[in-house]
Amino acid sequence: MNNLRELIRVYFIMGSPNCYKEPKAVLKEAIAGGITLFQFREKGDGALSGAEKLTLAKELQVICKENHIPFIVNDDIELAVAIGADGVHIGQEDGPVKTVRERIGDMTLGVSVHSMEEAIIALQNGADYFGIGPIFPTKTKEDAKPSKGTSLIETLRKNGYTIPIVGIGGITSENAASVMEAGADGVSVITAISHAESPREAAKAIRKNVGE
Ligand code: 3NM
Repeated sequence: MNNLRELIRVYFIMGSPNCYKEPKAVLKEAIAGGITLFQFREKGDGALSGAEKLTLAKELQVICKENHIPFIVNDDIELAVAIGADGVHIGQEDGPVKTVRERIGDMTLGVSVHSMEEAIIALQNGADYFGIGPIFPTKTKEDAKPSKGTSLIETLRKNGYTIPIVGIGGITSENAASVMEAGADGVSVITAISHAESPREAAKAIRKNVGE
């Protein structure tokens, strides 16, 4: 993906368990509000699987395509390859970065990292960007680690790492600017947009506060 650094600026993540309203409607509103990239993450209580998950993925992908918004799939590499997604995002528990890179070819690959060691390994094995979190406390990911603020982002930048970085975990329009100031290129957000009364206004406020 060209200009990945700009594309991850307002990085919206969502699956059906994160939505009070219909996921397609939430995504359309978020796009209208100015998100720059979308990740399909169908996880948690009531998450769809099999054919239903595939159908929703394709529907959301069509909306992204119509609006020129990159479509990234969380964890499910086979789904990403099957539907021709723009990229995949994996955590540390999703197998070696190298194996995933080999499977997906030149699709964009995001990796969640929590330490300098994980960051170096991910970079050496083909990560295109890092997800770093949780920056602030979050209730959205049950197995999230304790929040650590922006220290790892700052350490990576101080040590000269220029890879695109997106912060995640408890990010809202109020605290988004502090994540950018620490050296991130963008903010990943679930509930601040998906649970908002107006996902459009929520996305717009975040976009404004990360610098348009
Ligand atoms: N990953 P919200 S935190 C999906 O730390 C995810 O890697 C995290 O949701 C990590 O924006 C998180 O609602 C949940 O806090 C983010």
